[in-house]
Amino acid sequence: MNLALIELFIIEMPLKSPFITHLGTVRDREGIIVKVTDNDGVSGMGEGVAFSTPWYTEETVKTSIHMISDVLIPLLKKHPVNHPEEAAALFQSVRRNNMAKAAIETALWDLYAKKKGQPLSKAIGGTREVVASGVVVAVDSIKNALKQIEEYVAEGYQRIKVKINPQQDYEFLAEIRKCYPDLPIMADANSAYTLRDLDRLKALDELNLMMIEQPLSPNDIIQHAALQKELQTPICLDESIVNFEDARNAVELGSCKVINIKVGRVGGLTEAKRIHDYCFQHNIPVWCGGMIEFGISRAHNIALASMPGFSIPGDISSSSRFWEEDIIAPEITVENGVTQVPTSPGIGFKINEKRLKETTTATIDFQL
Ligand code: OSB
Ligand code: MG
Repeated sequence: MNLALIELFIIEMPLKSPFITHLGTVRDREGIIVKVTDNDGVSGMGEGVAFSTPWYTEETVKTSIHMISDVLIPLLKKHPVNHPEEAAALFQSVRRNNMAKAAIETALWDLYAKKKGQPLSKAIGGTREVVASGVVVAVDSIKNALKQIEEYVAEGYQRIKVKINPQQDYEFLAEIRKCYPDLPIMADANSAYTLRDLDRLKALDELNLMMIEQPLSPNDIIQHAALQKELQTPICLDESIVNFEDARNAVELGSCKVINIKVGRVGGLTEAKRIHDYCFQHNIPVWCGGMIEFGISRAHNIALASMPGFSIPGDISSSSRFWEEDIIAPEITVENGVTQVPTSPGIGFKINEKRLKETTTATIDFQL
């Protein structure tokens, strides 16, 4: 791909309102914006989605910077690649660190699509012109939950995902269900339960939820299969699925009926596509998960969610869900419950240079 330069922009932005889960509260989001430029001066953009602390996965912003700077870029220097899939294959020689890998790999996909003059969605096999929008409510009071849901429903979101845990589940969801009898609602537990909570989880079957996301621990693949046998509500796995093999094992074992695919969690678009293709063949619906991302990563999510197997609205919300002002232009918007899939080359969004500059706390350049 004749790479000449890779630039990292470490950025930080406050969320409009705190994002609360039983694992902790996110108030400020750090992120890593990656810009790859080739010898012709064409650039591609990616985003590292690790958090400042390892609450969701083991990676952090600092471990990602280390991996990108000291391992992944040196690999690319030593073994120049001709296609983003070659970079994904090259990165297989490094264990895990999927968010660091995805930050670079997704930037290479944007560059690749731009060089071909194709929208990224087309370059990866997307077929949809619009993707269905869903949004997440991550608060610790029913009052705030109902207030947010009212706003989001008015904005047209097609489904609402609610964070739950053993201190905030049946009554909380029942109250929401009472106010919105027909709203597509799902619950995300972020591993807040064990099989000892079987009765609590079974009680949720009454509430007509679309699914319950990641009730048990990431490694509880067998326990999830046992739980799914007891629940009517479909289980969706998030944290448990960090690569293709995890997805195949979960489907073969019956650990879930739905999979949430996150580009960063699985190491890039190449692996995300593999999981999508397998699930599509096996009639397992998938949806695109969110990571409280800035616009670059959201743009990659939109491209991914345009693939045919993404039949359920994902965490694909507008830029304004989390940010006063995003780092892309135009911002991502939701109209009539959908987001348009861009038709211009690559990710289809420009950088809001002013906003990128004012949120950047450090930059690192690498000549290739
Ligand atoms: O578990 O899906 C999750 C955000 C950060 C880390 C983990 C998760 C989430 C979300 C999605 O729930 C929020 C979003 O829309 O970006
Ligand atoms: Mg989740």
